Amino acid sequence: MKFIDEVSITVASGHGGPGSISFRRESFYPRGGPDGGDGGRGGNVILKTTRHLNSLMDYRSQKKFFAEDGQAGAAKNCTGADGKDLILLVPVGTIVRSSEGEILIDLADEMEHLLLKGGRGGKGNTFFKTSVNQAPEKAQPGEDGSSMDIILELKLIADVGIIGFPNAGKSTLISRISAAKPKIADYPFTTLTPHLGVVKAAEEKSFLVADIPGLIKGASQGVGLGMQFLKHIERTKFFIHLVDASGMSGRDPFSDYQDINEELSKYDEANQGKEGFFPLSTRPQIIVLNKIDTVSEENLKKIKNEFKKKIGSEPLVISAVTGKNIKELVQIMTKMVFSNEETL
Ligand SMILES: Nc1nc2c(ncn2[C@@H]2O[C@H](COP(=O)(O)OP(=O)(O)OP(=O)(O)O)[C@@H](O)[C@H]2O)c(=O)[nH]1
Ligand SMILES: [Mg+2]
Repeated sequence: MKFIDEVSITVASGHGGPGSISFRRESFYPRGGPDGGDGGRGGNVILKTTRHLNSLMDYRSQKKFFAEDGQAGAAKNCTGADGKDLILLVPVGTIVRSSEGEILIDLADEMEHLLLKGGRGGKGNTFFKTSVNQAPEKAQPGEDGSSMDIILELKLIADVGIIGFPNAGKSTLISRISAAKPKIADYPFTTLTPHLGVVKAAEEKSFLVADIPGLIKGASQGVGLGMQFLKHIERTKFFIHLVDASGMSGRDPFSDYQDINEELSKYDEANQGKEGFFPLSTRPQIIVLNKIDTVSEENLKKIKNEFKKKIGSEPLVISAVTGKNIKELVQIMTKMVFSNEETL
């Protein structure tokens, strides 16, 4: 399935139905008064978020969306039916922009937003009856609806983002700590689209983790899958920076760590000043060395020491396959997710 995170569409609310011009015609009321009902309201355009979607796929082929028009009023003071609202379902985290790029609303939670109101229905001639005009021959047309070009942009909402080189074990980790079942394989770029996992932490607390496709050196120049998916971890509190300690990639763990950070800085440079952008290079990181089941004690010590010497702290060491230290990692994550909230 293709992952779509930006689409341009046109939406329109419904026109109001016209009011009716009608007079009572019944045997015992030879000069019956006006009885033209009002027109119905045009349908609204409403955006509604759902956690069941995590892509804007549904908007890939259809580009124009209309709410229903209100129906005309009728005799016997019958009000026309209101037009059905157009309810557009979008994933939580969808940002709605005008066609000029200005943010109209950020649908960052489960919510509904009234984007365009339908036109009011016209008044029927009953409404225009006065003491001096008992038989008004006029009714209102319905009010027009309105239309708008918008851009829907998805930036997933998660508490934690997992970053790292392809094949570092990001998907293995998320599958260990949540119910997410991403594809895992021994080659780079197994994960081609971001996905979310819910981590059920202690005391019925849970939080969301995002796994995104791997980054490589030069991603900012479009190497590999480039940086197109980084926006999906923009709205996280912190990152798990997963580093492959196995040495099987032929690269060095510490330079992997540096390379990814460099790409984050370049991403920030490229997006600086963009409305709604939150820089990534300053986001707190938990540095985690993975695949320690494949590394000798001695080698692991060496790698840890290098981190200690160069950045002043030792990484946490885990094995996403054997489960070593996974519990501890989840505890640290939980603490960071919820302590942040308490200090807000
Ligand atoms: N020995 C060992 N292998 C691991 C560990 N974690 C992951 N792997 C293996 O590493 C390979 C890559 O794992 P993935 O989870 O697909 O890696 P990824 O980071 O999601 O990779 P991309 O989706 O390509 O970015 C798989 O063969 C995993 O079984 C670990 O702790 N120890
Ligand atoms: Mg993966």
